[in-house]
Formats: sequence, C-alpha cells, structure tokens
Amino acid sequence: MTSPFPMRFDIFTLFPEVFQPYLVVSILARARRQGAVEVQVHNIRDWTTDRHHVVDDEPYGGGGGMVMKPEPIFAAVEGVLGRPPRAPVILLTPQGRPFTQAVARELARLPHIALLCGRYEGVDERVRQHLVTDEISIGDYVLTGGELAALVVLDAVTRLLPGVLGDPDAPAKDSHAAGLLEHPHYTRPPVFRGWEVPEVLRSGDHGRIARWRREQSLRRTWERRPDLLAQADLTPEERALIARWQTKER
Ligand code: 6GU
Repeated sequence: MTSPFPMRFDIFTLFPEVFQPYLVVSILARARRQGAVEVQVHNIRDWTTDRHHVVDDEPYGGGGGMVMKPEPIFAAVEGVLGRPPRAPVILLTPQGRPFTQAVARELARLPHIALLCGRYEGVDERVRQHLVTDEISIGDYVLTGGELAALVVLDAVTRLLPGVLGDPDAPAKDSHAAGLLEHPHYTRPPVFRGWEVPEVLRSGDHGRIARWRREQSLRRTWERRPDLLAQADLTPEERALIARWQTKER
C-alpha cells in the first residue's frame, strides 16, 4: 500500500539539470508515478534580482574560492516553503552529520523535506544559522557540490516509503537494515564456468537457507566491516560464533 499523500522533496540547487536523468528511471520514476514521492527541483539562480544573476561572491577575509550569497538562497527557500519554511531545510555539506540507514529511516517518516545543495567553497554562514535546520554529509570525502549527495538521500529515503518496493519486507533485508551486511546472492544457472551455486540454496530447506544466510551475513560483516558488529542486534550464540572466528584467526 501507498500512503494517500506523496512525501515531498524540494531540492534547491544551481544545477537543476543534473537531477532529471535520475528521476526518470527505475525506482524513483516508479515511486513518482505511484504518488509515493513528489520531487520539485528549484534553480537558486531564478531568485536573484540583479542584472547578472550573481549567486556567489568572494569570502570576507580573503583566502580565495567563492561563497554562495545568502539572498538568493533565502529568497528561493522562503519563496517555495514560506517564511519561516514549512519543512525541515537540510544542507548537504561534508561538515554535516553522517548519512546512515538510520538517518534515511528517520527522514522517511517526514511528510516534506527541503534539500539545499551547496557549491563552491560553501554557503554564507547566515544560511546555516538562520535557514538550515539540519546538515548531512554522505561520507568523508569532498564532492564538488551537494547535488550527488542530495540524490543519494532522495534515493535512500524514497525506497523506504510504503509501497515503493514490491516486497514490503525488502527494506528489512537490505544491507545495513539490521546493522549487518547482506548475505551473497545467486541466480541461474546453477553452474557457471564450473562455479557452483552453494548446495544449501538449492535444497529447498528454508530453515537451513535462513541459517546459512544469517551466518554469511555475520561472516561478511566480521570480515569487511567489523566496526558495525558493536552496534548490531546479535544473539548470544551469534556473539559466541564470532568469538570463535576471532580465536581461530590467530
Ligand atoms: Cl553532502 N557535499 C559535498 N560537497 N561533499 C560531500 C558531501 C556533501 N558529503 C560528502 N562529501
């Protein structure tokens, strides 16, 4: 089932054209058609009032680089969302709080959010202080602008909205959903270049399959992302299993 109202995203950017190609394919396109999500992309430059539509300027104090001016950003966000804005205004910035599956779930509960994409060296600090209500980073690396990060947030949140994925349990099975990486997947053919699909997956024994998948999921997380295990929801038996791997390793 889909909710009667779409979750609404208003995206504020200097490069609106980068969003369209992603909005028209796959899950995002279907979610929009279903009415699960509504996405409006706004060009901040459209809210400039000067002849040359200037959106950036040199930083006070010098040091090079350019800073996004506050006036067009306030005009755009307040023009669309009201004053004060009627939705959370999230700035995409490498200084924001880390984006995780838990943050995606938190945002998916909201009816409406605005995503503000920074460019150049950053936005005037008064935008952060007096307009922005939350700041998100998608990882510890530097992008040219917040546009890719906004698409990441939009994608991760949209697929959690009711009715967007065919299988209502799908989000619960994803990597990171339970704080663990997912188990390996196989499809036909059963043998490809001599490489076989594990026998257990063809056994039809759903109990065995579920246990195998859980162990693979634990094993992968232990090998690749041991940092996740501290927070993961594990049984005492599972903790013991990992402790045995730990001792065997040495
Ligand atoms: Cl949200 N923006 C930019 N410019 N760079 C980033 C980022 C965001 N998250 C990680 N790197």
